[in-house]
Amino acid sequence: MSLFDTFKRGLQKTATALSRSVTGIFTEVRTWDDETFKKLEDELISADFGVSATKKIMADIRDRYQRGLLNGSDDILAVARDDMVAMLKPGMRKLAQAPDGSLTVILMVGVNGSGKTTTAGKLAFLLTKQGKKVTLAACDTFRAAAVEQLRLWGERTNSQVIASRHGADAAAVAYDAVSAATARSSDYLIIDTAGRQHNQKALMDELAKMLRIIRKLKPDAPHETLLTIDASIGANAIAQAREFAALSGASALVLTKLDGTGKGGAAAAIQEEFRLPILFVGLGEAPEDLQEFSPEHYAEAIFSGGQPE
Ligand SMILES: Nc1nc2c(ncn2[C@@H]2O[C@H](COP(=O)(O)OP(=O)(O)OP(=O)(O)O)[C@@H](O)[C@H]2O)c(=O)[nH]1
Ligand SMILES: [Mg+2]
Repeated sequence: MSLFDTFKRGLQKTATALSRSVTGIFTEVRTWDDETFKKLEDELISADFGVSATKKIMADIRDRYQRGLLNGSDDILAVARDDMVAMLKPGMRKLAQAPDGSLTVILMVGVNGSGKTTTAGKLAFLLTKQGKKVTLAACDTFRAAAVEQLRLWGERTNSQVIASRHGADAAAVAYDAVSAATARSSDYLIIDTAGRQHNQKALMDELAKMLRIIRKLKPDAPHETLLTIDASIGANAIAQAREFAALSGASALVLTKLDGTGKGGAAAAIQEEFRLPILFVGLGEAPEDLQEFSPEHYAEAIFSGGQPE
């Protein structure tokens, strides 16, 4: 399956919903008035484009319509697609690397259930497929099943997993992991962390301690602090993630579960909200469903017309 096909399949629900409504609106009426535009605007909002992205796209569509440049729903989808790419592209960059080609340390952070552990595993899959050597660190010592979950990804990707017992000091595991990954000349160390603790303060203290200890061995680490955001969640959970981003010093985003609902339009809104680049997207549950984010593939997949039923 090509990279674009992965995006297309993952975003099928969103594409189908959008295409159906845009085609529906456009075939219902001959001339577009404020009410028609409002309907289209509502459709974009309900696909989670967010107010700001929706306004930009709508302004562009109105303008082109008035200039007589739009001849059908395909034209509207094309305008929206190009606007989406233009919004997302300036924020793009690649995964950071340790400057001297030494071990690159990636710290996974995010609210509970947002996809940290799964993304750590899938990222190990992506990187090992590129011939990189990966070590995984199981620093979620709070949740009993977390270590086992990461071990499975270790087996799947032939990556070493550094872990300790349930309830162990997460910072101590991180320290051991940096030592082990350096000793075996890994290219990447991916550190999974807890999304849950006794309370939020305990969680943030644990993260801060982990950073202090890691930097004793590697002063410039972590090179990337990836915040996972469940794209299928509502505004409340976004607020929670925003707080998390500030406290953890997140450097970039991973949008997970874009495949889950018909609300896959959230990328622009989330990028604008956090002012951080989206490096990867989760388009499904299989290992190969984590992909480097491509604004072009993303926008093309959302506005491609979806699947006829
Ligand atoms: N469909 C879909 N499911 C995903 C994706 N990413 C993660 N999931 C699922 O979301 C659930 C939670 O993922 P985890 O990786 O365990 O989340 P976490 O942030 O580590 O959770 P805690 O450790 O409890 O804080 C799992 O069932 C994953 O399979 C994705 O991109 N698409
Ligand atoms: Mg986890």
